[in-house]
Amino acid sequence: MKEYLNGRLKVIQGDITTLKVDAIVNAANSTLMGGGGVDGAIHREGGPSILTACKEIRNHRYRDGLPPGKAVITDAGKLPADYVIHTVGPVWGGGRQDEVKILEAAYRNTLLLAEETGINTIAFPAISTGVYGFPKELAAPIVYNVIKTHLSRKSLPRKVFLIFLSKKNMEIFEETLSVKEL
Ligand code: AR6
Repeated sequence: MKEYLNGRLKVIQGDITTLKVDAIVNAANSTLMGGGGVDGAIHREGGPSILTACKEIRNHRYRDGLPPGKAVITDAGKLPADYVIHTVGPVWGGGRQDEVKILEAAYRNTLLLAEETGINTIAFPAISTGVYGFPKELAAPIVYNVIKTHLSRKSLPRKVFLIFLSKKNMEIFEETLSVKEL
């Protein structure tokens, strides 16, 4: 576990569905109807109220689905967290389809929504670096810089956690940042 940005950013290993923070972030897809990976785990452990809330959002605000880079908030059902913020990262297609900008927007808009909601503590999974195939070494400094910029301007969230399911992926993140000497 490493700390950055005067302790406001913490990198940890574990399962995001077990965290007792104000909000956890879901790496969803545009349908908001669930899926595999972290999305599947959140809906499975949180129970049906999260899907009901997602259906409401689809019926009223985002009839064509949640565009990549945007974020919405729901309750967290049976999870220990209070809220789930659902965002959609880019599908990696080689880097020339605005993948970097979309990944930045997903983190930035999630942090802004958390701030507006008054959230103190938030945990992110490694958005897009699973099924969506975004290179992990490329994602690390992008994610770090978006969080750094947000925290330098805003007092909320007070604390941000980046949680990695595997130790290996956590180490890739930490080692990539240390090489960059951020
Ligand atoms: N806690 C923390 N991290 C997790 C967990 C967990 N419980 N489960 C998986 N991860 P992915 P994506 C890590 O594929 O690339 C879904 O089907 C995982 O090891 O969940 O954004 C959606 O519905 C990886 O490092 O998300 C979309 O269709 C990271 O979370 C699509 O996958 C992200 O992997 C989104 O793909």
